[in-house]
Amino acid sequence: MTDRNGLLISRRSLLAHAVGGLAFALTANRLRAATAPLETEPGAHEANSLLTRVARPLDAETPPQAFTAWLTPNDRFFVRSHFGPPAPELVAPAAWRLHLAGLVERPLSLSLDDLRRFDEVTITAVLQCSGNGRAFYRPKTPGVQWERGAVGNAQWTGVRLRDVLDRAGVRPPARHLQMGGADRPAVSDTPLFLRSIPIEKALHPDTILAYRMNGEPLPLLHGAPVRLIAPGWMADSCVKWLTDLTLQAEEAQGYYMQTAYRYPSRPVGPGDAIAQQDLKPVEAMVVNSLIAHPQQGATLSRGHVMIQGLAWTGEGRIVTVEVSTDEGRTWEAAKLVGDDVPYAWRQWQFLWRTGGPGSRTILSRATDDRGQVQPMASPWNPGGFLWNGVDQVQVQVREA
Ligand SMILES: Nc1nc2c(c(=O)[nH]1)N[C@H]1C(S)=C(S)[C@@H](COP(=O)(O)O)O[C@H]1N2
Ligand SMILES: [Mo]
Repeated sequence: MTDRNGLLISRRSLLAHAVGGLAFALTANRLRAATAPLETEPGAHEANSLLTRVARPLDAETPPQAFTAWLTPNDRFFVRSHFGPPAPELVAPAAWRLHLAGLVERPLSLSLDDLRRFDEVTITAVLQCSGNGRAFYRPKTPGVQWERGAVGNAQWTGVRLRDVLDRAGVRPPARHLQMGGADRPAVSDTPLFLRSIPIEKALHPDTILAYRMNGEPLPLLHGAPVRLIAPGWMADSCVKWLTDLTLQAEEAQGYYMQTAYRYPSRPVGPGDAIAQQDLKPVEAMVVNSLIAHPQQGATLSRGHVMIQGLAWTGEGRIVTVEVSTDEGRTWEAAKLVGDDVPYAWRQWQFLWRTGGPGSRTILSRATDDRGQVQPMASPWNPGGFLWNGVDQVQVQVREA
């Protein structure tokens, strides 16, 4: 599924029309290539499956045609894990326990029934891999070559992490919550997937321990029986198959917190040495959008076409989405439609008069309430994280 058609937009048109003055984002080798498969009948194939990027352990993304829905169905929701799910018996609801220890007054060991006795809350939130869009960075960066589908929007039901932490009693000098899951690497000297979030995010009333996804028990691939959902933050903080919470003064040690999922706090180029103190953990999502219809490679009859898509951001709200059908020379406001729910994505529509036959590029660009605007291409970084360049699809308009 990596049929490449080369660059959709020439370097010249990008240099001429890009906004924001991000000089480092405009070099030709960082432009996004067209990577989605060509299909004249969008949705005709792979309608019910995920697009596999890595087979074992499974890393698979949502096919673009699934993004016409506000909620991403569980069986079409992207899957990512470093080691694959734990053996089902390790996370069977009857056997599972959540241990809470470290800087607390009262260490806890909770069964799933114990957990369900806290107040139940449901939050609709986007979950996105920090590597979503990594395939569009030039030069390429190592890691799963995600295109546009390592993101989804689901209803997460569970209990507030804060309520559980309050029951245990957080003691000073706790500053971070370390999280561990039941999944284990195949080779025992590989580090565990240990992550931490700052105490402020752990105590935020919207951060939840989720046991349902879109109304169903959390599927095994998505972290059964319980995972963390830190709404507005990238998915690498949302630990699956959660078994251990530890309050501590420092960030989690080890590869997955101290080396992986870090992002430079100032612009860097390929090959630059970056000091450890200039690498910050990836936390909130950045403003982003996606064109869900028409699909890349679609053939359309000339006339009116309703362009549809999604836009999302981290802890803020989407305020505008604009569409360009002239390679970024001019932009017009799309209409935001559907529910405006914190942490969820916003649907948008734009009625396009196609004009005469030929090849066309549709671009979408979102802006959030903190003034973040999608760049034409995101600043290169060694992990290939936080891609949020304007989305684009190329279509053919035919006479009738
Ligand atoms: N225990 C555990 N949790 C994990 C991971 C993992 O490897 N192990 N991967 C993280 C990453 S990098 C992502 S993108 C999300 C993916 O969640 P999903 O498979 O439900 O889409 O899970 C996160 N939680
Ligand atoms: Mo991820």
